[in-house]
Amino acid sequence: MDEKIIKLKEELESKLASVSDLGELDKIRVAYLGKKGSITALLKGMKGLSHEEKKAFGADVNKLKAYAGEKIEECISALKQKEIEREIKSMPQFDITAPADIDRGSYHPITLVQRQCEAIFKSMGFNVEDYSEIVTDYECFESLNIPKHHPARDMQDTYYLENGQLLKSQTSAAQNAILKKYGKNLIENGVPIKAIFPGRCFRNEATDACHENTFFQMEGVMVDKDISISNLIFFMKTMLSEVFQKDIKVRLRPGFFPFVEPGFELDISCLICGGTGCPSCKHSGWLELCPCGMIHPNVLKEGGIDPEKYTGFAFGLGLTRLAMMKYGIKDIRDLNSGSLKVLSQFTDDE
Ligand code: FA5
Repeated sequence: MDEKIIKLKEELESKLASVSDLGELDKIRVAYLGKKGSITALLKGMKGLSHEEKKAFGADVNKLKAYAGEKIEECISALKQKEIEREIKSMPQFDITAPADIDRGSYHPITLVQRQCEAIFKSMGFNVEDYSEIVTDYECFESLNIPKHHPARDMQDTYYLENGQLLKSQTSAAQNAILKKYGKNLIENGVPIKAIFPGRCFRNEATDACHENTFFQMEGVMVDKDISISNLIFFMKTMLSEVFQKDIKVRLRPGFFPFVEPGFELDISCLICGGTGCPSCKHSGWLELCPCGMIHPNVLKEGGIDPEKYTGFAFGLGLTRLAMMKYGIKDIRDLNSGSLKVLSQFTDDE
């Protein structure tokens, strides 16, 4: 190999060995491989050589050119890598395996009981449905056998929008839609309607230890041939014993709701005071928890179901009150307080 080529190669290698930044490296690249660079100059200087010499010399210069290009690329990668490492070192160091130094969130007690109830009813073959918080007068009242100006409307004042819609005062507002949604499968295929639909309800009423203007209910319906009050009582008993995991005192008394006949109030003995009376149970020892009853024939008819052939039950569980009883929360207002001190005490105990 020509002396000049060997010398240029050694010179380039020593420069690349000591280069420390990308700017300097680019200058070296231009100095060797640029239009006026030393390797390009070698090729240009071949004019005076014989054909044979040109062939051998030219091949060696091209080898050097390829070698120089390769070495410069390697150097670029190495310098870029060093740059990244330098940047990483200059950044604050974190130990990603160290325990987080933050307060962990917790589920709201109502979410906990809601999930538990959903799991219980799902295991008994019920579908879980979600429904809008803004509904029409038809959904909330008329489809439920409560025509306009019916005195039963006085029991549930709510908040009205300018367009005539309202914030639902009861999860029963979804009953008509659920009957229509599942009714076809019942009539055509004999599949019973079994659905629960938890949701937030609103009422324009004064608050106290057991009343809020915003609270949660969970509605349930079952419709099939020959559904009776015994079925209703079985599902209510199963749900309560699963939720509380202990014997609790329950009473069933007649209750009036225009959308059920007969209708019942299902109360539980207050678990805050043990039934002796306290503000949480309005000093009665009992807490109204889950009104229920056999769906009124007019409501079935309005949902497209023949009341001569089918019967069903419905219930409206007070989820917020259930959370109070399950977790021993004396004042319902704590649940909407947003106070982490109160709410973070509850954990999923499943
Ligand atoms: C109803 O809302 C009926 N829709 C329930 C129903 C469904 C009856 C299906 C028959 C068949 P009531 O207004 O009683 O009923 O409310 C039901 C439950 O919601 C009450 O027992 C109570 O646990 C809870 N609840 C009602 N109002 C409030 C309130 N202001 N604050 C907290 N919980 C309430």
